[in-house]
Amino acid sequence: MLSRIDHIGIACFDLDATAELYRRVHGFEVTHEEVNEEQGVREAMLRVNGTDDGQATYLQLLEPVREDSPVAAFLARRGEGVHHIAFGTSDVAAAAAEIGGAGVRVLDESPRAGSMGSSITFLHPKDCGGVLTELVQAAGAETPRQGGNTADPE
Ligand code: MC0
Repeated sequence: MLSRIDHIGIACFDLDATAELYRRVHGFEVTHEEVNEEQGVREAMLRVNGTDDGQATYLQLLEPVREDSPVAAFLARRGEGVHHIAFGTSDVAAAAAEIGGAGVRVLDESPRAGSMGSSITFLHPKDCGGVLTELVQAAGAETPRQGGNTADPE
């Protein structure tokens, strides 16, 4: 059901300076930028591989745009660093229902808007070994990759 790593979210105080660091040190370019008002973040996507076809993996840099946002709280408590890991799925609602049915707290009643037109939901870090976990259904059709960690439905 979770077939790939969609992105790793990294909290930072200064998006432009952090993007420049990832360009200079790692060689990754910003391939997309947007503000997600609902989540209270300005974000930059740095594509690590592939194309924007719903199968690529990204680093996602997150800068809070307001103090009462989850990323602002995280930065105040823990400082900069890895904020969450996001797994790709072809059906975020079904994945959330299955995982929620196993007793893991799903943090959204229904999927919300995520980066690049995706649908997302979060799982509580305390139920995921201390890791805030996001489920992502990329915009458009997404077919699980061969060799992904998915049971073959055949
Ligand atoms: C908090 N905790 C974390 C954490 N945030 N642990 C690991 N990773 C994180 N990112 C831990 C705290 O250290 C604390 O543990 C406990 O969870 C409660 O934290 P809190 O500071 O009291 O905060 P809460 O409980 O009010 O909220 C935490 C929670 C919240 C994860 C439920 O941040 C949330 O709903 N997050 C989901 C939405 C989100 O993060 N949006 C921003 C990214 P201790 O042991 O110290 O008590 S938006 C995004 O990423 C988008 C746009 C996209 O991908 O497309």
